Amino acid sequence: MKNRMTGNGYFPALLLVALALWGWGCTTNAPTAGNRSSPSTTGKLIITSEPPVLAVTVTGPKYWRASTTRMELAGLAPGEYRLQSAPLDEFAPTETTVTVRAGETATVHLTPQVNPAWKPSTPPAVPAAPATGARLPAGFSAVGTATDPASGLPMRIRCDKIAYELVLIPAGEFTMGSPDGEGMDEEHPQHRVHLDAYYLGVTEVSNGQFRQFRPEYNSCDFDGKTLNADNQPVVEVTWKDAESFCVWAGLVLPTEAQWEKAARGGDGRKFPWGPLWPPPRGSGNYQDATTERTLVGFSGIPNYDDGYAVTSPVGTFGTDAPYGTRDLSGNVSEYCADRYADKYSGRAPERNPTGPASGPDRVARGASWYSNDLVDIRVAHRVKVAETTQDSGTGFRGALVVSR
Ligand SMILES: [Ca+2]
Ligand SMILES: [Ca+2]
Repeated sequence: MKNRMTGNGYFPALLLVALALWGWGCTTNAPTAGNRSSPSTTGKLIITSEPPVLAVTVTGPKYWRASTTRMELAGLAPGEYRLQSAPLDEFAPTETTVTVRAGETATVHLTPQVNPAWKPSTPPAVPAAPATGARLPAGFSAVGTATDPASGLPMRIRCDKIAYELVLIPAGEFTMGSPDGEGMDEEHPQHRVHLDAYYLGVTEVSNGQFRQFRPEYNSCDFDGKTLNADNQPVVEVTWKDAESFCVWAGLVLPTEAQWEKAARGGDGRKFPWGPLWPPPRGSGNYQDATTERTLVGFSGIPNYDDGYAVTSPVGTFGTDAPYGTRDLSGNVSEYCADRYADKYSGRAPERNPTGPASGPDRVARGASWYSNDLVDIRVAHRVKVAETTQDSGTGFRGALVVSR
C-alpha cells in the first residue's frame, strides 16, 4: 500500500486561505472553551459560509486540507491572518484579515459575492491560416498567425491528416515531481527539468480521429453508457495501439516531463487549475455527482458535478490550463512515451528526459472520469501501466518535437 502524505499538524507563520466563490461576512472572536485553568497560548479559527462553500484549501508547508461547508483550524499562533478568495466564474475575488487571539475562537462567515462583469467563458475561435514558413514536417500547418518569439515557431499547428490541433509549449525549465513530505513515493525526488520547445495536442485523441486509423475500432460502453461517440476520447486502447496511431499520424506520445510541464506550468500548481480542492466548477471530468446518480456503486467527489457520468467530448474541460490544452487532468488518463521507473533519477537539471532505457511497463499521467480522490488528481501523480493494458479510463494525446 502506498503512503499518502498529507503532513497534518503544521501551520505556516502566515496562513493563506484560498476560498473560492464567496465573499466575506462578519468576523467575531469568542473565548475558546476548556482553557480556564490553563490559559491557551494558541487560538482557533472557524470559517463557515451560507450557501455552503464549494472549495476551500489551506496552503502552506506540509499542510493542506479540504472542507466543503465548515473549516476549523485549531492551534494557531496568535496574530493577524490573511484570507484570500480566488476569482472564479461569476464570483469576484476578495480578501480580508482576521485576528486570532490566544485562548479565543475567531469566526469568519462567508456570503456570496457575484461579479456583475462575469461572462461564461467560451473556447476561442481559432481561424485557419496558411503555414508561416516555419519548418514544420509535411502534413502539419500553422493555425493562426501567433508565433513563439524564441523559436519563431507557430504557437498552434494542425496535423492535417486527422484535423488535430497542437499547441507550442515554449522552451524552458519547470519543477517536476512532489516536494519532500508530499505525495507518493514515485513522485520523488522533486527536480528541475529543462525542455526544448515542443507541441502537445490540445485535446485527447477522439474516437473519430482514431477510426481514421482503424475504421472498425469500438471504445465500447460502461454499464450501458457509451464511450464510443466520435467526439469522446478513444479508450480501451493499449499503449502499443496509441504508439502505432501516433506513428501513422506523424506524431509521438509525449514524455512524462512534457505532460507534466503542460499541466503544471511555471507556477508549480498542485492541481491543473491551481491549489483549490474540491475542484472549482468546470475544472474537469471526474467521478462526480452525475456519475454517482447514473452508475451503481460510484461515489462522486463531494459537491462536484461536471455533468458527465463517463467520458465527455474531448476539449470540454480545462480551459484554465497554463498553455491552452484541454482535459490534461480528467476525462481519460493518458499514455506517455516513457518506461516506468519507481523513482526519478534526481539529476538536476535534466534536459529533455525520456525515462529509463529499459523496463517492462509504461507510464500514464492524469486522472480520469473514474477518479474521485484528490491524491490521484494532482498533476504529480504517476500510474504504471503494462503495454497490453486496456481500460475504459485511459487514452492518449499526441505530441510533436520540431528540430530547428
Ligand atoms: Ca464526471
Ligand atoms: Ca486527460
